[in-house]
Amino acid sequence: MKRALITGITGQDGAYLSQLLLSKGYEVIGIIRRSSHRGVEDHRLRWLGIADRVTLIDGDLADLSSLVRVVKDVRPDEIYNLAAQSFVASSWRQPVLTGNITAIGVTNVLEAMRAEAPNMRFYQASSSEMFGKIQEPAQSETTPFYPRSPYAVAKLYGHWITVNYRESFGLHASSGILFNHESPLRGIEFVTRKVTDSVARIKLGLQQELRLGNIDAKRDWGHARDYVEAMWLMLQQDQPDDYVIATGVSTTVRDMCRIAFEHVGLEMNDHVVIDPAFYRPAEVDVLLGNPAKARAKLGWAPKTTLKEMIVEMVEADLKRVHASGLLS
Ligand code: NAP
Ligand code: F7E
Repeated sequence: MKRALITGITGQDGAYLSQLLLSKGYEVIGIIRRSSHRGVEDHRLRWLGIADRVTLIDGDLADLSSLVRVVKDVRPDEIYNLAAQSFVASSWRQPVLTGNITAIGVTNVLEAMRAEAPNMRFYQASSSEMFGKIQEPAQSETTPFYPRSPYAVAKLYGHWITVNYRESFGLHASSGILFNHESPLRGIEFVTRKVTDSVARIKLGLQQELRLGNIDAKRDWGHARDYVEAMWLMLQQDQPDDYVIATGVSTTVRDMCRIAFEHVGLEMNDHVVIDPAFYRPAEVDVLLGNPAKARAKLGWAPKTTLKEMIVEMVEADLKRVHASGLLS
């Protein structure tokens, strides 16, 4: 039985990746950081019905000693480094923490691996945000980077330190440059989930308006369930490498929002209010990925369209709001 160690197991991707690896017969162990709110951290794993099938061990990306201890104890075959301060907007408000976790945290994991088990395989969660102010209309593995936020700068460090450890020490370390991917398990602060949660509340009469920032921004959105498959495929290759994972379709926030409102028979213009509080100090206006390399070398392709995903998210939020007991 193969053993996988996942940092960020309590996040969106950690939950879907755990589900995938369990279905493939892996033993799954995740790192969980200490919190005073015991019992709620694993809500995504519980939502997928797999909380009792994974093992959680405490550790923190900022604490090298904890990572060394976990890697030594667990001795995984594969390490997936998904942990990060992942919300772009917060990265301007907490730039030092973002650098410590999202950038230096990657070196901590790599150092733990290099010291304890250099033959393990390593996956780094890199991001399309690294392309930022885009240098080519469709971004591939060879497109130059131009980060536009402290988050993107930190991810760029994480990406290059992964490449550097591969080239310096011969580690099987791969970097997935993933474009935006969403699901019913997406954090509520990200725009798709903010929209689908609000659409559910508006439909059920609990809310009237939805306040958004720049709805002209364009993103290449896919489903997290599809994207974790690409992570796993990267670690099954003989040679480590870097891959863009995307759908190749870019859509405005406005159109994504319209899909969500139309699904419940509402008109978005009756409810959406533009609020400059949600504008960013520097915006990434448009992203569009070119996943040709992943298709050719990994045999990977996305399975879910944006519309299918948004409908799934709205339906899940309608159920959640009903279940919350807020309705009279
Ligand atoms: P997410 O839902 O925000 O999950 C982040 C995870 O990191 C959580 O489990 C969180 O734990 C953990 N974490 C944060 N700080 C930590 C620390 N100091 N020590 C240990 N764990 C820590 O993110 P996601 O959407 O699943 O994304 C997974 C990874 O892919 C992230 O690195 C993200 O930056 C990257 N990425 C995401 C996308 C996307 O569109 N989703 C695209 C490209 C790249 P808590 O539960 O305790 O907060
Ligand atoms: O914003 C605009 C916002 O926060 C998308 C992370 O997973 O993907 C994610 O980063 C767009 C931006 O995601 C609101 O200005 C408008 O242009 O959902 P988001 P993100 O910043 O693209 C990348 C690939 C990652 O790696 C990150 O970890 O939507 N937008 N109005 C808004 N965004 C938010 N959050 N809230 C609004 O009200």
